[in-house]
Amino acid sequence: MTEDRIYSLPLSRVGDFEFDDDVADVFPDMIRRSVPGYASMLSMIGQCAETYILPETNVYDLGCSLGAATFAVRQNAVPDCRIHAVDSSAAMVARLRRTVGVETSEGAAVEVHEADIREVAVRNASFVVLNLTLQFLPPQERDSFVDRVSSGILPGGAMLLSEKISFSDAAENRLMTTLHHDFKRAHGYSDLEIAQKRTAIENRLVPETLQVHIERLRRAGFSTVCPWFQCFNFASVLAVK
Ligand code: GEK
Repeated sequence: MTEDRIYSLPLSRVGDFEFDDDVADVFPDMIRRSVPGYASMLSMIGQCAETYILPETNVYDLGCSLGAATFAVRQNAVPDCRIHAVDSSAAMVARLRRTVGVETSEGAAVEVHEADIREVAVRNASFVVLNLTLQFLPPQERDSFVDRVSSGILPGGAMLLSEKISFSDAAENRLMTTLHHDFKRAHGYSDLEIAQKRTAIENRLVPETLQVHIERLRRAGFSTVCPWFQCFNFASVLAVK
Protein backbone atom coordinates (compact mmCIF):
# COMPACT_ATOMS: atom_id res chain seq x y z
CA MET A 1 0.00 0.00 0.00
CA THR A 2 1.58 3.32 -1.05
CA GLU A 3 1.79 5.76 1.85
CA ASP A 4 -0.15 9.04 1.64
CA ARG A 5 2.36 11.92 1.92
CA ILE A 6 0.39 14.37 -0.27
CA TYR A 7 0.16 17.14 2.33
CA SER A 8 3.40 16.37 4.20
CA LEU A 9 5.38 19.35 2.82
CA PRO A 10 4.31 22.99 3.29
CA LEU A 11 2.39 24.26 0.24
CA SER A 12 2.40 27.97 -0.67
CA ARG A 13 -1.26 27.63 -1.66
CA VAL A 14 -3.48 24.67 -0.81
CA GLY A 15 -5.82 24.08 -3.79
CA ASP A 16 -9.20 22.33 -3.64
CA PHE A 17 -8.96 18.58 -3.11
CA GLU A 18 -9.20 16.55 -6.34
CA PHE A 19 -9.57 12.79 -6.85
CA ASP A 20 -6.65 12.77 -9.31
CA ASP A 21 -3.84 10.26 -10.03
CA ASP A 22 -1.82 11.32 -6.96
CA VAL A 23 -4.79 10.70 -4.68
CA ALA A 24 -5.85 7.46 -6.42
CA ASP A 25 -2.30 6.07 -5.97
CA VAL A 26 -2.42 6.48 -2.18
CA PHE A 27 -6.19 6.20 -1.64
CA PRO A 28 -6.32 2.88 0.31
CA ASP A 29 -3.78 4.24 2.82
CA MET A 30 -5.42 7.69 2.93
CA ILE A 31 -8.93 6.42 3.67
CA ARG A 32 -7.77 3.82 6.21
CA ARG A 33 -5.84 6.48 8.18
CA SER A 34 -8.49 9.21 7.76
CA VAL A 35 -11.86 7.52 8.36
CA PRO A 36 -12.29 5.90 11.77
CA GLY A 37 -14.29 2.71 11.36
CA TYR A 38 -13.80 2.41 7.59
CA ALA A 39 -13.03 -1.33 7.83
CA SER A 40 -16.22 -1.92 9.86
CA MET A 41 -18.28 -0.01 7.30
CA LEU A 42 -16.93 -2.19 4.50
CA SER A 43 -17.48 -5.40 6.37
CA MET A 44 -21.12 -4.52 7.18
CA ILE A 45 -21.71 -3.44 3.57
CA GLY A 46 -20.74 -7.01 2.66
CA GLN A 47 -23.11 -8.43 5.26
CA CYS A 48 -26.02 -6.22 4.10
CA ALA A 49 -25.33 -7.22 0.50
CA GLU A 50 -26.07 -10.79 1.48
CA THR A 51 -29.33 -9.73 3.17
CA TYR A 52 -30.74 -7.45 0.48
CA ILE A 53 -29.44 -8.41 -2.95
CA LEU A 54 -31.94 -10.38 -5.00
CA PRO A 55 -31.43 -12.35 -8.21
CA GLU A 56 -31.86 -10.42 -11.45
CA THR A 57 -31.67 -7.01 -9.82
CA ASN A 58 -29.16 -4.16 -10.03
CA VAL A 59 -26.79 -3.12 -7.26
CA TYR A 60 -25.09 0.29 -7.27
CA ASP A 61 -21.90 1.46 -5.59
CA LEU A 62 -22.17 5.23 -6.15
CA GLY A 63 -18.82 7.01 -5.71
CA CYS A 64 -16.97 3.71 -5.71
CA SER A 65 -13.37 5.07 -5.79
CA LEU A 66 -11.15 1.98 -6.09
CA GLY A 67 -14.09 -0.37 -5.50
CA ALA A 68 -13.56 -1.43 -1.88
CA ALA A 69 -17.35 -1.59 -1.32
CA THR A 70 -17.91 -3.13 -4.76
CA PHE A 71 -15.60 -6.01 -3.84
CA ALA A 72 -17.24 -6.43 -0.41
CA VAL A 73 -20.62 -6.59 -2.14
CA ARG A 74 -19.49 -8.98 -4.85
CA GLN A 75 -18.16 -11.45 -2.27
CA ASN A 76 -21.64 -11.79 -0.80
CA ALA A 77 -23.93 -11.17 -3.77
CA VAL A 78 -26.02 -13.70 -5.63
CA PRO A 79 -24.25 -14.46 -8.92
CA ASP A 80 -27.08 -13.33 -11.17
CA CYS A 81 -27.26 -9.70 -10.05
CA ARG A 82 -25.42 -6.88 -11.82
CA ILE A 83 -23.20 -4.53 -9.81
CA HIS A 84 -22.73 -1.00 -11.18
CA ALA A 85 -19.66 0.75 -9.75
CA VAL A 86 -19.81 4.46 -10.55
CA ASP A 87 -17.27 7.23 -10.04
CA SER A 88 -16.59 10.53 -11.82
CA SER A 89 -12.83 10.36 -11.20
CA ALA A 90 -11.01 9.07 -14.29
CA ALA A 91 -8.02 8.14 -12.09
CA MET A 92 -10.14 5.98 -9.76
CA VAL A 93 -12.10 4.35 -12.58
CA ALA A 94 -8.97 3.45 -14.57
CA ARG A 95 -7.48 1.66 -11.54
CA LEU A 96 -10.75 -0.08 -10.68
CA ARG A 97 -11.14 -1.33 -14.27
CA ARG A 98 -7.71 -2.96 -13.94
CA THR A 99 -8.46 -4.67 -10.59
CA VAL A 100 -11.97 -5.79 -11.54
CA GLY A 101 -10.34 -7.51 -14.51
CA VAL A 102 -7.82 -9.47 -12.43
CA GLU A 103 -10.12 -10.38 -9.53
CA THR A 104 -11.79 -13.76 -9.75
CA SER A 105 -14.22 -13.92 -12.65
CA GLU A 106 -16.64 -15.92 -10.49
CA GLY A 107 -19.67 -14.24 -8.98
CA ALA A 108 -21.78 -11.28 -9.98
CA ALA A 109 -20.94 -9.17 -13.02
CA VAL A 110 -19.40 -5.77 -12.28
CA GLU A 111 -19.84 -2.87 -14.71
CA VAL A 112 -17.58 0.11 -14.03
CA HIS A 113 -18.94 3.50 -15.14
CA GLU A 114 -16.99 6.75 -15.31
CA ALA A 115 -19.93 9.06 -14.65
CA ASP A 116 -21.40 11.64 -12.35
CA ILE A 117 -23.69 9.82 -9.89
CA ARG A 118 -26.30 12.53 -10.51
CA GLU A 119 -26.58 11.34 -14.10
CA VAL A 120 -26.87 7.61 -13.48
CA ALA A 121 -30.29 6.01 -13.92
CA VAL A 122 -30.96 3.81 -10.90
CA ARG A 123 -33.51 1.13 -11.70
CA ASN A 124 -34.59 -2.32 -10.50
CA ALA A 125 -32.19 -1.93 -7.55
CA SER A 126 -32.17 -4.21 -4.51
CA PHE A 127 -29.16 -2.57 -2.83
CA VAL A 128 -27.45 0.82 -3.22
CA VAL A 129 -24.24 1.85 -1.46
CA LEU A 130 -23.34 5.50 -0.93
CA ASN A 131 -20.21 5.04 1.18
CA LEU A 132 -18.79 8.53 1.91
CA THR A 133 -20.01 10.04 -1.38
CA LEU A 134 -23.18 12.08 -0.77
CA GLN A 135 -21.01 14.48 1.27
CA PHE A 136 -19.36 15.64 -1.99
CA LEU A 137 -22.61 16.73 -3.69
CA PRO A 138 -23.70 20.35 -3.20
CA PRO A 139 -26.14 20.27 -0.21
CA GLN A 140 -28.95 21.83 -2.24
CA GLU A 141 -28.83 18.89 -4.70
CA ARG A 142 -28.94 16.11 -2.09
CA ASP A 143 -32.74 15.93 -1.59
CA SER A 144 -33.56 15.46 -5.25
CA PHE A 145 -30.66 13.04 -5.73
CA VAL A 146 -31.73 10.80 -2.81
CA ASP A 147 -35.38 10.97 -4.02
CA ARG A 148 -34.33 9.80 -7.46
CA VAL A 149 -32.15 6.95 -6.13
CA SER A 150 -34.94 5.89 -3.77
CA SER A 151 -37.45 5.71 -6.60
CA GLY A 152 -35.20 3.17 -8.37
CA ILE A 153 -35.04 0.87 -5.31
CA LEU A 154 -37.47 -2.05 -5.19
CA PRO A 155 -39.82 -2.57 -2.20
CA GLY A 156 -37.80 -4.37 0.47
CA GLY A 157 -34.53 -3.10 -1.06
CA ALA A 158 -32.06 -0.95 0.87
CA MET A 159 -29.60 1.92 0.73
CA LEU A 160 -26.53 2.03 2.93
CA LEU A 161 -25.37 5.62 3.46
CA SER A 162 -22.12 6.46 5.25
CA GLU A 163 -21.07 10.07 5.81
CA LYS A 164 -18.81 12.37 7.69
CA ILE A 165 -21.27 14.20 9.95
CA SER A 166 -21.50 17.51 11.77
CA PHE A 167 -23.26 18.21 15.08
CA SER A 168 -25.72 20.99 15.87
CA ASP A 169 -24.19 21.40 19.32
CA ALA A 170 -20.97 23.43 18.95
CA ALA A 171 -19.18 21.72 21.85
CA GLU A 172 -20.01 18.28 20.47
CA ASN A 173 -18.79 19.37 17.05
CA ARG A 174 -15.49 20.58 18.51
CA LEU A 175 -15.02 17.41 20.57
CA MET A 176 -15.65 15.05 17.64
CA THR A 177 -13.37 17.10 15.37
CA THR A 178 -10.62 16.94 18.01
CA LEU A 179 -11.06 13.18 18.41
CA HIS A 180 -10.96 12.74 14.64
CA HIS A 181 -7.75 14.74 14.40
CA ASP A 182 -6.29 12.68 17.29
CA PHE A 183 -7.19 9.55 15.31
CA LYS A 184 -5.32 10.91 12.27
CA ARG A 185 -2.32 11.86 14.41
CA ALA A 186 -2.30 8.38 15.97
CA HIS A 187 -2.16 7.00 12.42
CA GLY A 188 0.93 9.01 11.53
CA TYR A 189 -0.40 12.26 10.04
CA SER A 190 1.43 15.39 11.21
CA ASP A 191 -0.33 18.59 12.30
CA LEU A 192 0.74 20.16 8.98
CA GLU A 193 -0.79 17.30 6.97
CA ILE A 194 -4.02 17.50 8.97
CA ALA A 195 -4.26 21.29 8.57
CA GLN A 196 -3.47 21.35 4.82
CA LYS A 197 -5.89 18.47 4.06
CA ARG A 198 -8.57 20.29 6.05
CA THR A 199 -8.10 23.43 3.97
CA ALA A 200 -8.14 21.43 0.71
CA ILE A 201 -11.33 19.51 1.52
CA GLU A 202 -13.25 22.36 3.19
CA ASN A 203 -15.03 23.51 0.02
CA ARG A 204 -15.51 20.01 -1.40
CA LEU A 205 -16.89 17.99 1.53
CA VAL A 206 -19.86 19.55 3.29
CA PRO A 207 -21.02 17.43 6.25
CA GLU A 208 -24.57 17.52 7.59
CA THR A 209 -26.01 16.29 10.89
CA LEU A 210 -27.20 12.72 11.28
CA GLN A 211 -30.71 14.08 11.85
CA VAL A 212 -30.71 15.86 8.48
CA HIS A 213 -29.71 12.60 6.78
CA ILE A 214 -32.35 10.58 8.61
CA GLU A 215 -35.11 13.06 7.78
CA ARG A 216 -34.07 13.20 4.11
CA LEU A 217 -34.16 9.39 3.85
CA ARG A 218 -37.63 9.25 5.46
CA ARG A 219 -38.94 11.94 3.09
CA ALA A 220 -37.52 9.96 0.18
CA GLY A 221 -39.80 7.02 1.03
CA PHE A 222 -37.61 4.70 3.10
CA SER A 223 -39.84 3.08 5.73
CA THR A 224 -37.08 1.98 8.11
CA VAL A 225 -34.11 4.29 8.65
CA CYS A 226 -31.59 2.84 11.08
CA PRO A 227 -28.31 4.45 12.09
CA TRP A 228 -26.15 1.37 12.73
CA PHE A 229 -22.67 2.83 13.18
CA GLN A 230 -20.92 5.92 14.48
CA CYS A 231 -17.29 6.54 15.27
CA PHE A 232 -16.54 10.16 16.18
CA ASN A 233 -17.77 12.28 13.24
CA PHE A 234 -18.44 9.40 10.84
CA ALA A 235 -21.76 7.58 10.74
CA SER A 236 -23.59 5.03 8.66
CA VAL A 237 -27.31 4.50 8.17
CA LEU A 238 -29.24 1.60 6.69
CA ALA A 239 -32.44 2.70 4.98
CA VAL A 240 -34.97 0.11 3.81
CA LYS A 241 -37.76 0.76 1.29
C1 GEK B 1 -15.14 3.44 -0.63
N1 GEK B 1 -17.04 4.62 -1.62
O1 GEK B 1 -13.93 3.19 -0.61
N2 GEK B 1 -20.20 11.57 -9.15
C2 GEK B 1 -19.43 10.44 -9.08
N3 GEK B 1 -18.47 10.25 -8.16
C3 GEK B 1 -18.25 11.24 -7.28
C4 GEK B 1 -18.98 12.44 -7.28
C5 GEK B 1 -20.00 12.59 -8.27
N4 GEK B 1 -20.76 13.68 -8.34
N5 GEK B 1 -18.53 13.25 -6.28
C6 GEK B 1 -17.54 12.56 -5.67
N6 GEK B 1 -17.37 11.36 -6.28
C7 GEK B 1 -15.59 4.60 -1.48
C8 GEK B 1 -15.03 5.89 -0.95
S1 GEK B 1 -14.53 8.52 -1.64
C9 GEK B 1 -14.65 9.11 -0.01
C10 GEK B 1 -15.64 7.13 -1.59
C11 GEK B 1 -13.58 10.05 0.40
C12 GEK B 1 -16.44 10.29 -5.92
C13 GEK B 1 -14.99 10.74 -5.85
O2 GEK B 1 -14.39 10.74 -7.14
C14 GEK B 1 -14.38 9.70 -4.90
O3 GEK B 1 -13.81 8.62 -5.59
C15 GEK B 1 -15.58 9.25 -4.06
O4 GEK B 1 -16.74 9.86 -4.61
C16 GEK B 1 -15.50 9.62 -2.58
O5 GEK B 1 -16.00 2.79 -0.01
O6 GEK B 1 -12.58 10.26 -0.32
O7 GEK B 1 -13.79 10.65 1.56
